[in-house]
Amino acid sequence: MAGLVLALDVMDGEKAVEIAEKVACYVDYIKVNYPLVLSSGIGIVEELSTHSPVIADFKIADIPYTSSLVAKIAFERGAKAVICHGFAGSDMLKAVLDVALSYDGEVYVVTELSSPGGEEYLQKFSESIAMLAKSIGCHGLIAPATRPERIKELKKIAGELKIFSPGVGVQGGDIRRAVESGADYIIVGRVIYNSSDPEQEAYRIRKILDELHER
Ligand code: BMP
Repeated sequence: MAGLVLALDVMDGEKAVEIAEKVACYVDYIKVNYPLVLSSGIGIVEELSTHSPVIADFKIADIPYTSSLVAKIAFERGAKAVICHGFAGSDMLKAVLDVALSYDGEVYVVTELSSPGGEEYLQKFSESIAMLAKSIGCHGLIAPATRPERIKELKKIAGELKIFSPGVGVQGGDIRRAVESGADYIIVGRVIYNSSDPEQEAYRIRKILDELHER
């Protein structure tokens, strides 16, 4: 059954914790990105980890040494996984994976961004990036819900790697199409955290995922 990742891109730590508490029974992971960490500090990773496993979406894309330091900080604070950009290459992915494995953590790799700009450069290499992530032993791929046909292609390469798909809702992607195309998890941000009732919204999405599974 496909899972749900909440992209908690709010810029207020208290609000983040409040939402995390409310939706904990409907989400599989909380994804933390720069807006939240830069506004409330890295301690938020630890705090949110008490509600749901945290994916540290730091889109790591630096030289291997610097990248491994960033990954270490995330795992030290209790993250279960980090997200890297695949375009930084095999040496960086290996360095981050080494750190992740020493914490029993996971590494997910961006193939092509879900935004229109993802087609300009990244798409030309996204299948090679997926092959690289797989050959190195990473655990997941980020593939765009805004282009379900790309999820299908990347799924063919992914094998055991989990596919996480952002871009449903505000960016125009559709939950059902993403899951039917091969997404193992959908990543949802604004639709949930900007809702007047985030708990109800997370429940609604979870129900859609359950129904898709029962079909
Ligand atoms: P929203 O549902 O509000 O559009 O949020 C999507 C989340 O997924 C954001 O945190 C964004 O940074 C992330 N994301 C994305 O939208 N597209 C990608 O290709 C990769 C991402 O990590």
